Amino acid sequence: VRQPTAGDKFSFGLWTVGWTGTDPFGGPSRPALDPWQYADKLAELGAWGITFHDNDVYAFDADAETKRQRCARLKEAADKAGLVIEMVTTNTFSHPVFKDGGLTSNDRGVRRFGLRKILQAVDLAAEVGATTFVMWGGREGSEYDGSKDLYAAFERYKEGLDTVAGYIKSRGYDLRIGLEPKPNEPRGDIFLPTVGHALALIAQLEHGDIVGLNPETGHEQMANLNYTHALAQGLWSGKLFHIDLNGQRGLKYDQDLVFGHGDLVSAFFTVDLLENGFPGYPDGPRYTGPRHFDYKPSRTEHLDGVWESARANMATYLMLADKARAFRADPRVREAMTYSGVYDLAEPTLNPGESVADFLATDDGFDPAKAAERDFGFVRLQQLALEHLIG
Ligand code: 3MF
Ligand code: MG
Ligand code: MG
Ligand code: MG
Repeated sequence: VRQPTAGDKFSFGLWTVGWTGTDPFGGPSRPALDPWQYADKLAELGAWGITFHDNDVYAFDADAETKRQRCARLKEAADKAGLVIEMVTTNTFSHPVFKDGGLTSNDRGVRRFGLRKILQAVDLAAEVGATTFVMWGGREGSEYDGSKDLYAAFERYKEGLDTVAGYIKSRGYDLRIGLEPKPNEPRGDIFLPTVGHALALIAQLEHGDIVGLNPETGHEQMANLNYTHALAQGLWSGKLFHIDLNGQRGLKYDQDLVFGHGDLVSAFFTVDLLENGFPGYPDGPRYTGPRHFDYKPSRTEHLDGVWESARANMATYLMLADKARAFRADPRVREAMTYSGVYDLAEPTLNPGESVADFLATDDGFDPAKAAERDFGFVRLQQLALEHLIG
């Protein structure tokens, strides 16, 4: 596999390689480095960018001067290493004050504190030149349905998002918000569990024009949903602002495996969509944003394994991109897609200018019994994909 370059736009959260292995059942299995040390190492491995939560850089209770110094030191290291800080986000989930959420806590004092913390992270994002501000509402949710006035929860979520988006506009920042859906963990049920739920909430916002999505592979798969379909709907809606790539094996806790180490066939089609777009729309919407990894180096690995796993994300993506390009260029695949009618779906069902009255009055001479005998050839097409993937 070739070495990744800036043109590949690979980026990593500092909390990914920075995860020390602490889980609900045990403490750290490896040491913590300073944020700028992760940045240097990621640059060396070929990453183009980094992302972080406010508290990946400075402690929750840091004073203003410490915050300033640590952010400046990270920015300096990133600049020196040629790394872009493409996204910044807020940690409104670790400190126990957020145990019932940041924007939707039943406690109004907590909500005011949480909203302020988010707005301060927006300022930080603009200062370091980030263009995406992710909002993952990890603690926005519940364990018990009776514990929340759910109508009020959606009202407060909307109020919070509109306040943040309105603030971004009022300051003239070149920033867009990416909502990150997740069905559960750490809450029993998290609000905005899927991409579809997030899109529906965005449609209700006053400042929804700068609010889009940051879908994560494993999060959709934890809800037994299709990640590639989620990305596709995001693209179709003009709302795919950012992505979190990783791996998940079925319905269990959020595994955050290396990209491709979960459902490999799904990862192939994810990359195929990201790199090649929609088959019937050569000039249609394309994802041009960062290829951002939100994974966790498994707890069994020490520091060598951390770098190995970071490399693996990029190498896997590049291998899949090569294979996806070869798949689309293969004349047998084009022929199979034609046979399957893949390109035909782009043709509108009604004729140009055809009124519903004309349509109803028209006899196409269509024979349902005959049409039902059609063989779509989807299995052959899928096997050709497999041939490219593992052949
Ligand atoms: C949790 C996540 C988060 C978000 C992050 C914002 C800690 O499952 O995926 O990672 O991605 O908070 O980007
Ligand atoms: Mg996650
Ligand atoms: Mg995850
Ligand atoms: Mg994520």
